[in-house]
Amino acid sequence: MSQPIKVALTGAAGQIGYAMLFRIASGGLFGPDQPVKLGLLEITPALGALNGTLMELEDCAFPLLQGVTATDNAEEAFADADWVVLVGGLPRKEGMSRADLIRANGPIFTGQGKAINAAAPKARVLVVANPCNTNCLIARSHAPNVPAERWFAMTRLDENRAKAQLAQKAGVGVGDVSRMTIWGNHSDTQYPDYKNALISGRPATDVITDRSWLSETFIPTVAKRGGAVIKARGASSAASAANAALDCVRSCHVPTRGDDWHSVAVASDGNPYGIPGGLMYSFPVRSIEGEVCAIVPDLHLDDDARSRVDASAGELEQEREAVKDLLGP
Ligand code: NAX
Repeated sequence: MSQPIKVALTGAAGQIGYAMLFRIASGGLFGPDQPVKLGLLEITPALGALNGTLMELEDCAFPLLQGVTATDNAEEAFADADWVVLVGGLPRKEGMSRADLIRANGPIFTGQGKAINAAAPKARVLVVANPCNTNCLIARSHAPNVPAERWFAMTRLDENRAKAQLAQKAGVGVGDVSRMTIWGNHSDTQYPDYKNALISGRPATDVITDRSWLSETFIPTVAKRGGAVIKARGASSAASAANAALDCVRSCHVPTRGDDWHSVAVASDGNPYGIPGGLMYSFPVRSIEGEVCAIVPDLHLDDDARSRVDASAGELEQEREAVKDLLGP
């Protein structure tokens, strides 16, 4: 058997953490032949609940699970991790604006960025906790030992939601939808790009000819799906978010098959679409050998698409401005 892959996870006692852990430990992330280790981080008051989760992990007797560390010390949890998934944070409360959330969560990511820099400089890092693009930017800025191309923020849930909506409308299986790009921020300004997507290998716009559904129903349905789930369930997306985090790590870890791509926010420096540098911006990405995730170049963006892509970049620039005192050197 190969060497274990270590995944460190923050917010491990939260609802997304709970939905992720058992799948990682059972081989649902890296496959049935790959042993894993877990490093779990929680805040001190949640260690009791985390201990209950540890008991359950033990009771699953997963043969692939070769060790678990559970702690409130970030460096201990992250030590020598191959992947660090930052899920832990404060949830948005009633009456809290997006700006309030950014200010409330930002400081967590200065500390965790420093801890990754010290304890896991070879790790690849996925940020799920919201606002994930800007939290990732903050953490990255405090980790000079970890190259920019090893940082990711999650828009995979938006990609999966977009694929499901297109598949449903076209009356096909979700596996028939490919090349689905989410551009920009994991927020209402994201642009789910149906114009470059394929359904059964054909342009999605040839298969779904109802243009007003595409631009007036599809885009807001995807962008506001998180709110719709909260309204229906009384709690934010958890299993689907956990599933998307696993999909994202796997897609970054394993070379992309065929001519497909996936969406994830990566450092925008030197990107081929003229998005301002220094942001964590979601692009179409292909994973290639050697742990490289390359932005897919040359996609056509018409005027409408271009203005949406730029608007989301503008929002990310504003978020960066709002946290500039939290950014590292
Ligand atoms: P929960 O409130 O269930 O869990 C969060 C956990 O994080 C708690 O157990 C808490 O104790 C822990 N925590 C808080 N501060 C911490 C710190 N400094 N270090 C370590 N752990 C800490 O939230 P959950 O539903 O699991 O959501 C987690 C995050 O995912 C939230 O920020 C949420 O907004 C974000 N989401 C991101 C999505 C995305 O697509 N990028 C979608 C789903 C989700 O909304």
